Amino acid sequence: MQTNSYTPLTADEPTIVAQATPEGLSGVAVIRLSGTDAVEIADKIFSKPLATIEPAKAIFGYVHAPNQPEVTIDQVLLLPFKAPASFTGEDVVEIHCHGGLAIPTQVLEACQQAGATFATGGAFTRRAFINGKLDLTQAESILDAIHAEGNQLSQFATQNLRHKTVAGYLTGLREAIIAIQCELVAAMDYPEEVEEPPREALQQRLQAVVEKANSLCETTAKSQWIREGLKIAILGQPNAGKSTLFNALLAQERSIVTPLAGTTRDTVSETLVLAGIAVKLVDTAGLRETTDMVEQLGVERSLEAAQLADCLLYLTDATIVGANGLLPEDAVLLTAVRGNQAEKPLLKLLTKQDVLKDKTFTQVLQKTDGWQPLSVTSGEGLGAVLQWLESTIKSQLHQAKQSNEQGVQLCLTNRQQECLVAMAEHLEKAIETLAETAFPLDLTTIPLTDALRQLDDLLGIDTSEIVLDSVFSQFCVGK
Ligand SMILES: Nc1nc2c(ncn2[C@@H]2O[C@H](COP(=O)(O)OP(=O)(O)OP(=O)(O)O)[C@@H](O)[C@H]2O)c(=O)[nH]1
Ligand SMILES: [Mg+2]
Repeated sequence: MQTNSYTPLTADEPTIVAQATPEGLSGVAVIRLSGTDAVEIADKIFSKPLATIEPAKAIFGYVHAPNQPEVTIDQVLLLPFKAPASFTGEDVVEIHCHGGLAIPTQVLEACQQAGATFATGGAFTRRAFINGKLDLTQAESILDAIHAEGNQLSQFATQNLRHKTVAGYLTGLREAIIAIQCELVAAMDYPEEVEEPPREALQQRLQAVVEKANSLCETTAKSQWIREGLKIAILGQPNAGKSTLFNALLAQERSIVTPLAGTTRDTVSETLVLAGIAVKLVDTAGLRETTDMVEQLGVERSLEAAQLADCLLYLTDATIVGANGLLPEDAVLLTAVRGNQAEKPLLKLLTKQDVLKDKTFTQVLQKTDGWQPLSVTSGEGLGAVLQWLESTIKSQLHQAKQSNEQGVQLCLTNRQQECLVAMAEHLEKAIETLAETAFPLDLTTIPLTDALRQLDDLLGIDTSEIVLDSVFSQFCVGK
């Protein structure tokens, strides 16, 4: 079904070719041909005639240089698809050859010599969009699914790919605006037959659309971490064991660890996947008053990382906790770290438990209510830290899903959000215009047309080439 107002591509378009799998060592590589001449081109380089092939059925054979059957390049499986039942909506031939660098390059060259044009980034998905196989939000979901580091984002992307959740929801808003536009135009064009719709009712209906768009943007902002990764900052005074914990969670020696206080001077971040979510773990410089300019800048960055983080791990060295409990510095630092975000999840850890004798440690724990013991050296308490992180991530995800409009906001990209914000602004202008009773009703149609233009850009309905270029340029060659 055609989901946009583009005319499907014609036979004049060149047949394109690219490697669909990443370059490098691999057992198998897939070379994809798409376009009217896909089968004809494949026929020139394949050992068996392809005139009577059955779609979606793999054929075993050999690829050779064009019209030189004696120059064998590789043993392959060839998988043909007949338009429109293919990813791009055109005739497609996939050549599954051996991986590595040499063989795929030779197969690509053979395809080019036989008449194919090398594809640019995103060319296949762009053709799928133009031919109505995907709407623009589904094309962007493919990009999300490819780039997703955590399986949660890829699940939302795949959900949109399958059920068109984004387009379905936004088409409802579009229809609401079009209905109002139609009523206005009818009243203007046939003043004798059609009564002017009451302005107040129109304002209310437009306001309802604005509120839906705003709430979608708000919830998208709240769940932005699913796209960007949940940020977890590790904070505390110098020498508390922050970098040691950072390295242990990553299972690699990423940060430098020494017995000297003030070893980490800058923030260091790495990504890992926890509970299906991409997590950006940030190691920070130890927090303390200092006259050293470099260290001061590091401390500023630590506090900034605390502000930007979605949750915090605060560490204190159990071996220097005083007889009366925590050091006063920690209370001050904890307040600085939390800022005005008291609801931000925080885990307080007493580190180096292994250094203290059991009895002393129990005494320390008694005086430090709400702190969890940890020794990275012995491994004690590390499992509990991971458990806390996983349950915190799950509860954040649960909250995001609860404020979810049918899964829609969880999939919105920055581009889609910008279109939605611009649409809401135009609708607000329309509401203001309606409020001015001295203005004729037809003035309202101008901002309504602008609002619809934004939604069309979002959904890829009759979208400008500039918008399409900016979306598809993010894809790699072969996709
Ligand atoms: N015994 C023991 N030593 C630890 C533990 N965790 C860290 N250490 C030691 O404590 C010292 C400081 O550790 P770091 O991880 O560098 O501390 P940090 O908080 O990153 O320090 P700065 O980067 O200076 O702020 C190192 O000598 C670590 O080996 C632990 O669980 N037990
Ligand atoms: Mg450190």
